[in-house]
Amino acid sequence: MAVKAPAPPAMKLTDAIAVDAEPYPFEFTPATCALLIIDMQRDFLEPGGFGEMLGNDVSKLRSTIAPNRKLLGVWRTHGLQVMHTREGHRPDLGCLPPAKKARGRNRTSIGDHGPMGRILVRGEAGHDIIPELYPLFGETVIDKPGKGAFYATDLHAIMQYRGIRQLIVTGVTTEVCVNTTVREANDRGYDCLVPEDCVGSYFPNLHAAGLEMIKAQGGIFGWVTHSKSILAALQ
Ligand code: C5J
Repeated sequence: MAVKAPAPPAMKLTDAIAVDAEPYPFEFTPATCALLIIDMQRDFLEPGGFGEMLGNDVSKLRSTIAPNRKLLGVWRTHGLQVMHTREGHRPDLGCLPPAKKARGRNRTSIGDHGPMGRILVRGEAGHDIIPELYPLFGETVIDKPGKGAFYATDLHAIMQYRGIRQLIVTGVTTEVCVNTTVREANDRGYDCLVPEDCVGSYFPNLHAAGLEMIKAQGGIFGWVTHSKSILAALQ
């Protein structure tokens, strides 16, 4: 009679685990590491929003959805902390710097009406997170007026109160909001790991450069990996 192998011991969330990464393995403690998903909003990933208004082909970002969904699903299964961000502005546009409104000299700009409501305005359809990655009740959603998730938000305070010391940062776009957030986090003393397949850009060369800048010089801003390495470490 075949003897069933004993089940492996369940992962202890307070034990550090290592993920294969560049420039060297990323060690993290699941209980104090949050998954931070940046700006996976309809305004960036669907036609008719802010991304398209800037002249971008929004379909270029959609390859990030499946790996984010997989990682998010596993992260949730382990009961780990999840946070989402949304870039956007108050309906009265009080938090929109005039320079940001004017940038690009486009015919339509932030706050104007588009097919998904007012562009990059909180509460509008385009500002919402795509259905595939929709936050669950209890997951933190940070509304940010800028590119970095720490600027003019309570993200740092929330991380302090919850004892979060490390971040897995995913989302869009690699060289803009992901990079800015990783740099802000780094300056505040947090370690960031970026899975390259879970971040995306309208521009492949800037995506590559964005990742390169994070991991260069011994990980000057953080670490880069592939989501399959994180999933393997979470087995
Ligand atoms: C941009 C972002 N690209 N979420 N925002 O304007 O990266």
